[in-house]
Amino acid sequence: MKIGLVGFPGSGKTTVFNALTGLAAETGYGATRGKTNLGVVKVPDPRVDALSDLFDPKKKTYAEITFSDVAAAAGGGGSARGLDRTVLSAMREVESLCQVARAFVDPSEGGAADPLREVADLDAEMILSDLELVEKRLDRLKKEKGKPREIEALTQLKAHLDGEKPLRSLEMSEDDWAIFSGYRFLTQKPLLIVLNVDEGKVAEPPPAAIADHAHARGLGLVVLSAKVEQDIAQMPPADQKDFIGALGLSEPARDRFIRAAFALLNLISFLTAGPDECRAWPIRRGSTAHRAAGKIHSDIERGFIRAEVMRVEDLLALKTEAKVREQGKLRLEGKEYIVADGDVINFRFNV
Ligand SMILES: Nc1nc2c(ncn2[C@@H]2O[C@H](COP(=O)(O)OP(=O)(O)O)[C@@H](O)[C@H]2O)c(=O)[nH]1
Ligand SMILES: [Mg+2]
Repeated sequence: MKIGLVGFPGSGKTTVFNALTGLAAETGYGATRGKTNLGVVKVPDPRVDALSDLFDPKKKTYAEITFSDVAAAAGGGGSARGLDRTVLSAMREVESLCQVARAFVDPSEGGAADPLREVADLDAEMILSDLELVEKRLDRLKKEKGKPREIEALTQLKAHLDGEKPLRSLEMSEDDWAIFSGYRFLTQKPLLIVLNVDEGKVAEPPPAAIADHAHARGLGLVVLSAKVEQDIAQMPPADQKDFIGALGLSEPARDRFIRAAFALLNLISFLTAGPDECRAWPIRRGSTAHRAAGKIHSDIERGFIRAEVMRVEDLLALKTEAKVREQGKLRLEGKEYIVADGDVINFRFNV
């Protein structure tokens, strides 16, 4: 599960990266040019905490997401608009994208911010890049006079992109999309916008123009101040709460942001709980119990007998699995059961 931080130089990508990971990668123009920062982030999950309070396990494990912060290659020019090839190909590698847009005042960038323009510019660049890919492939296939089905589908993609719309919003059959599974189109990837605002504006709602754009394009939107979040991440935990309260927030934006990113990836978590480990396991929404078993170990998938499923609320309220069972709230499910977020699962399997 990998999310790429993208955006124009000086928008605050590396600062966001530091806030998320608690690392201290170098910020500022050109500081990290050509270098990619990679960091693993734990997804905050109060259910794992509550289960751990109950079981006092040896180990407590959260779901994880990897963030990458890709800087433009050397010689790309300080605050030049436009994405170079390194950045574009790095963007194709990740599953989801998160654009940081500058909404804070930065004197060295001429002061005023225009986040809507940054968002629209990147949107246009990604559409253009996908269009280039489609046209190249289309030309080749037409010359070779092969694969009429692919030509037809590509023509559909081209018309959509020519209309300046992201592929995310194109309705096409699963079978047709399957033709393009190797293409890694940028405008097909889920995209989360981070509006990086001034310190004093973290508790304000986003401007309507940005909210409307995000809604129309099917994007996620989170408002935060990367600088504030970076400061919080570096503070002793005891001081964090007062500081966050003084800003008018109830939790660090970091937690909100990570949860939004997790949801954007269409992930849910099932849980396992016991004296050895309490753990959240990320899995795609709609996955079967059989698939979930394979997440833990291929042996459990292979020897799958059944899944014993409880709701986390029930286990937390009744305290023990025996009580949950007694109250008839422990279900036995087969391979095809669709796992729900917050299911606590115990797999029975043959070795
Ligand atoms: N005032 C303010 N400055 C910020 C904020 N986020 C980033 N910056 C500053 O903007 C500059 C560029 O940030 P950086 O994270 O390096 O941007 P990148 O080029 O997108 O990686 C740095 O000097 C940061 O300290 C913010 O929320 N508020
Ligand atoms: Mg940077």
